Amino acid sequence: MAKPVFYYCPRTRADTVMWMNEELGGVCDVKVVNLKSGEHKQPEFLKINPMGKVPALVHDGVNVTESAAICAYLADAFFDKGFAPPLNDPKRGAYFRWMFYAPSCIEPMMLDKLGGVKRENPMAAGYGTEADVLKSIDVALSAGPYILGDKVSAADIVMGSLLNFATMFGAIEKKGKIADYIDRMTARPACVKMQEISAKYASELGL
Ligand SMILES: N[C@@H](CCC(=O)N[C@@H](CS)C(=O)NCC(=O)O)C(=O)O
Repeated sequence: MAKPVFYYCPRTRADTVMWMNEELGGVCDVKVVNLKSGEHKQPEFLKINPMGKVPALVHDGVNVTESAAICAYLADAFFDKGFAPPLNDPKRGAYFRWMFYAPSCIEPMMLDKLGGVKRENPMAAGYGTEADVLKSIDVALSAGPYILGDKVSAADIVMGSLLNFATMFGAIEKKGKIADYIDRMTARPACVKMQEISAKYASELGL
């Protein structure tokens, strides 16, 4: 199997995928996309991601975008590394549920909160209310120590990375179960390595 090519810029959501890549032992070829110089809006990159955003992945001629989708894709492509439950495992439900919950509910709630956006109608807002999101995160983390119980999975990389950002930016308070989970996840060697890589590229690019 050819190596996936991972289009990366430090200090962005691409760090989530870099973390996933490190968990898998560095399975991707990394191509740095310089957001500062606008490389991500050049025709060549727009063919890969018409959004002109990182992260993106190209593997066997297939383009994959969206951080959570890339993490899920890599976990399946390198299934032997144990970051996705097998097809017939009932844990697959919780795995996808929380993998998608992070970008479709936690992130919009976080961005609305940080941007001071008030949703008048929680029935129409996909995430409901901030309180609904916090209750759901509590449910997601209740199996512990990881989302699927004893075994870490790609859903934890997505959730751990987003919760870390959300608490760093003050959208979610870092306390209780959430604080324990973030500390457990960010202490993983792959996360520490990702932070080093991100810092190194950020300094090279002057970001
Ligand atoms: N939903 C996307 C969001 C990706 C995204 O917004 N990336 C930002 C960096 S964090 C980006 O590339 N921004 C550059 C731009 O929009 O010009 C994902 O999760 O991958």
